[in-house]
Amino acid sequence: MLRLHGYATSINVRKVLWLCAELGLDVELIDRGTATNPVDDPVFVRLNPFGLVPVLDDGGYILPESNTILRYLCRREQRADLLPQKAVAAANVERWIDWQATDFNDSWRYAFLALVRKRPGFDDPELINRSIEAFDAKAKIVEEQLAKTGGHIADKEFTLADIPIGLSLRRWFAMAVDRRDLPNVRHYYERLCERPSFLSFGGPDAPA
Ligand SMILES: N[C@@H](CCC(=O)N[C@@H](CS)C(=O)NCC(=O)O)C(=O)O
Repeated sequence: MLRLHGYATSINVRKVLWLCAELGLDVELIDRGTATNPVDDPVFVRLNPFGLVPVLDDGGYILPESNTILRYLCRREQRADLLPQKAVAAANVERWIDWQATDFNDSWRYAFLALVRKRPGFDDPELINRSIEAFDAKAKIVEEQLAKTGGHIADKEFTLADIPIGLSLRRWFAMAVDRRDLPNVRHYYERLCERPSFLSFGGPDAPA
């Protein structure tokens, strides 16, 4: 069985848990990144020098980096419907996966840590507002892309890219801020919530 080092409220861990559910793969969550089992434990750092979760253990093959794990599992399971093999079709999916990990995540980080996690030190009103504005601008890009595909983020049909983007949007909706209505984003999130696997890891009752 696959083993995943991490904790269930981490967005990057939930990416992998959601994909495993989509693929029908059993996965055991090994507690890491919590007060009991912190990531700076030397035993864990030997496993992953980056000192971050998630880390996948596939029968002794150790793999960190959530988005790399997503691609690995799709290829392992030969799910070209989620991650196509041909260069252009694959790139159309992967560009959204990479954009989420870099630009999209960067935009919401400060406001999310301040307003949802209430992390000490994240209390500068100007930085919170700037982060909300940046998140808003990025969500607008998602809104426009959804108008083009008429379905999901990379294509009309569900692909691997919907996993990171869907979980970021869970964060977007979890933030109790005055935001403009983006109907394509709203309908997209509702459509994702029709998937039982998403509901567990990114629905309104899931961790933000
Ligand atoms: N690029 C990494 C980022 C992983 C990351 O930032 N993980 C966070 C949890 S979401 C973490 O391990 N933080 C340290 C901690 O929780 O103690 C990935 O995508 O896997």
